[in-house]
Amino acid sequence: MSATSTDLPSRVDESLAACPQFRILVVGTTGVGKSSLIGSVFNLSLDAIDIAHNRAGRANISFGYTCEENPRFILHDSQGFEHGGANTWGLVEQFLRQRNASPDVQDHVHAIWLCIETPRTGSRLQHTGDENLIALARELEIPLIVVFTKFDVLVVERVRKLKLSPDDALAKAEEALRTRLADEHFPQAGVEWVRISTKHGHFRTLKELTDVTRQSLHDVEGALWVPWALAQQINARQKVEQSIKEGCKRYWLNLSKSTLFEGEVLRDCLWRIYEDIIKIWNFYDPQKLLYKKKTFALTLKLVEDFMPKTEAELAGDSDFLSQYSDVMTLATAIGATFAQALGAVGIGIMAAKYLSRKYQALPQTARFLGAYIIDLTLVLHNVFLTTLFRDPPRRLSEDIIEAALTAYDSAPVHDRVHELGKISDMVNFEQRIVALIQKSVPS
Ligand SMILES: Nc1nc2c(ncn2[C@@H]2O[C@H](COP(=O)(O)OP(=O)(O)OP(=O)(O)O)[C@@H](O)[C@H]2O)c(=O)[nH]1
Ligand SMILES: [Mg+2]
Repeated sequence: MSATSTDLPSRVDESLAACPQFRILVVGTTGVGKSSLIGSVFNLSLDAIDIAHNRAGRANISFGYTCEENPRFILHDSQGFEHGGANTWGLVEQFLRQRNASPDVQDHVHAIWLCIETPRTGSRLQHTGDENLIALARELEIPLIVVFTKFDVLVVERVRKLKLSPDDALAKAEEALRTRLADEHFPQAGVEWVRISTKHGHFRTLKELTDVTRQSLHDVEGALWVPWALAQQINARQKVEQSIKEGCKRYWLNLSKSTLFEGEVLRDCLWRIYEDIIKIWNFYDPQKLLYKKKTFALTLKLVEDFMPKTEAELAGDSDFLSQYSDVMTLATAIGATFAQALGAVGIGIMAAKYLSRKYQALPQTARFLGAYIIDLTLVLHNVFLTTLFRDPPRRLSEDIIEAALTAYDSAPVHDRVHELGKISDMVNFEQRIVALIQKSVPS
C-alpha cells in the first residue's frame, strides 16, 4: 500500500513517457558471460534470466526479456553469428532494421553490447562476423560497445605465470590486451570498447562500462538518459546526477518561477519529490518498503528542524512548528501512518492555511525542499552502496534502510546541509546544494 498519494504529476513519469524502458541487445557466443554481465549490471538473479531465456528458446533475438527484479529494462540476448547457427546474420540485421525503423523511440534498440571473450596469451581473438554488426550499428546510429569479458582470467594468468602482485598483474594485463587489439586492428578506430569482469574485485570495470554506455547515448536521444539511469544498477553517480536533474532542476531550482506546486499541500509536494527520487534509484524492493508511510516519515524527520513557517507562524503564532515536530515524533515513534498522524493533530487545518499561500515564493520553503532533496538523495545513495557488493538480486530490507538513515543522520554532510539551510542569503544557493551533493558522492 502506498504511503500517500497526490494528484501532482510525476516528473519522472513524464520523462519516461516517451521511453519507459531501456532496450539493450547483448550479443556474444555461448558461455562468453552475457548472463553474468546482465545480472550484475541490472541486478537480476541468474535464475531470473535463465528462466526467461528457456521460455523464449535459445538465441531468439527478437524476444525481449523483462524481469520483475528490474522493470526498467528489456533484454534481447543473442548468440554470435556462426555460419548456419540459429542467429544467422540475416535475422539479426532484419531485427535491428525493423526495430529502429519504428517512429517510437521505445521500440528501438538503444544500445548494443557486443561481448567477446578477452583473448588469453596464444588464443585466438574470436570476432568472426562482428564487423557486420559494427557497421550496421553505425549506419542505424545505435551505440555499440565491444565488451571484452572475463578480463580477470588474463590478470590471474599474469599473477601465476609472471608471479606479479595483483596491481602489477592488472596493469600488465591491460597493456597486453591493448597491444593485442592494436595488432589485430580490432575493433576499428572510433568503436568504443571496454574490458570487464563480473568476478569480485573487478567491480570498477562494470562501472566503466556503464559510463561508456551513458556517454555513447549522448548524440542519440536525450530521452534515453532517464531510462538508462534507472535501469543500470551499478553506477551510483549516474543515479545521483539524475536525481539532481529530475528532483532539483524540475522542483526547486525553478521554484520561485514555477507554478507547479502552487496551492498544493506541502506534504503532497514532499511525497511527489520522495516518490520521484526513489523511482530513479529503482531498488529491488518487492515488499515496497520504501513506499511505507513510516519510511517516508523517517526521511522527513531528517529535515524537521527547518520545516518552513506558515503564514500564521510568520505572524507570531509558533504552534505550527512544535505541532509539526510532535507529528513527526509520533509518526516515527509509534509507527503510525503518516496520514493518520497528521489527521490526529488536525493537519488538515494547517494544510488549508498552506493552500491560501503561494509558499513557493518563500526562501525558507525553497531551502527546506532543497535540503530534503539532498538528504533523501544521500540516504538512498547510502542504501545503494550497502547493497551494491551483494550478489544480485540485491533486495532491500528494513535493516538496510534503517542503517542508511542512522548513518546519514550522524554524518558530517548532514550537518553541512543544515548549515546551508540556515543561511539567509540565497545567492547561488542551488549551485551550493548541487556542489554539496556532488562532493559527497565519489565519482
Ligand atoms: N572468470 C570469469 N568467469 C565468468 C565471468 N563471467 C561469467 N563467467 C563464467 O562463464 C560461464 C558462462 O557464463 P554465462 O554468463 O552463463 O554466459 P552466457 O554468455 O550467458 O552463456 P549462454 O547463455 O550459454 O549464451 C559461467 O560459468 C560463468 O560463471 C567472468 O567475468 N570471469
Ligand atoms: Mg546466458
